[in-house]
Amino acid sequence: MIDFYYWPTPNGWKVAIMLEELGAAYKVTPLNIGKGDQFSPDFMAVSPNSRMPAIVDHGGSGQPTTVFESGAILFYLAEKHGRFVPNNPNGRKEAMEWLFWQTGNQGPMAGQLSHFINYAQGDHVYSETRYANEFDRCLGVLERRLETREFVLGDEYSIADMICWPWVLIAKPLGRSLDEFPSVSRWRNTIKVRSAVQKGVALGKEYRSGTAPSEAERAILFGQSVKIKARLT
Ligand SMILES: N[C@@H](CCC(=O)N[C@@H](CS)C(=O)NCC(=O)O)C(=O)O
Repeated sequence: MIDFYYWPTPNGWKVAIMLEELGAAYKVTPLNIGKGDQFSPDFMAVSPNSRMPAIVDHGGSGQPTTVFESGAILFYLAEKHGRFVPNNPNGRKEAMEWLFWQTGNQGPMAGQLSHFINYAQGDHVYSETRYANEFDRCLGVLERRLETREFVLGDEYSIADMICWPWVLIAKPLGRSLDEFPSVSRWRNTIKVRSAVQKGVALGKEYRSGTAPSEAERAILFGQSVKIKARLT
């Protein structure tokens, strides 16, 4: 059994999709990031960066295995099950490249774009433009890759697709269009119809309030600094 620390966001969906694709036995622990669950000592023992997704795998023979960071979780699960990752050295190297690319480029840029579009108060034209351009730049990187391949690694759907897809799913609500990225658009639609993907994206929809974050939630989500630790003592 896998404990899955989760909140329904694009970063959470990556792992929800993988668990559904594998048909793995898992139990969701909702991690309400607006209420500050990410700073509980129990969760930080699993995820020292105070971010979800994270998992604890009780399925091994020894101690439970903790894994944080979506790319590490996807790779851990792919290795364990021998699925959704190539079994040759060059294919594995390419899988790593795209996992690192997503968590170092597309993810942070999309996250900042979302912050300025959805949450920042006041006008932030420079920041919105900067992150919109970076979001589009990342779409361009994917477009060039997908022009000659069905999926990110080639013919086979893999963890490289699962990690890159969720932020592309929500390009439109982030104010970005896929019109200039026909291969990305084709790939987005191919993956969207997979039943495991639909289940992953639907997971925990009911946890979302649908309303804007309260002042208390804003302070927790957007007022973090090194002093956040003080909350724990
Ligand atoms: N690089 C991390 C990013 C994870 C991340 O940013 N998670 C967000 C939710 S989408 C979070 O836990 N936020 C809590 C907070 O900002 O305090 C990954 O890919 O796992």
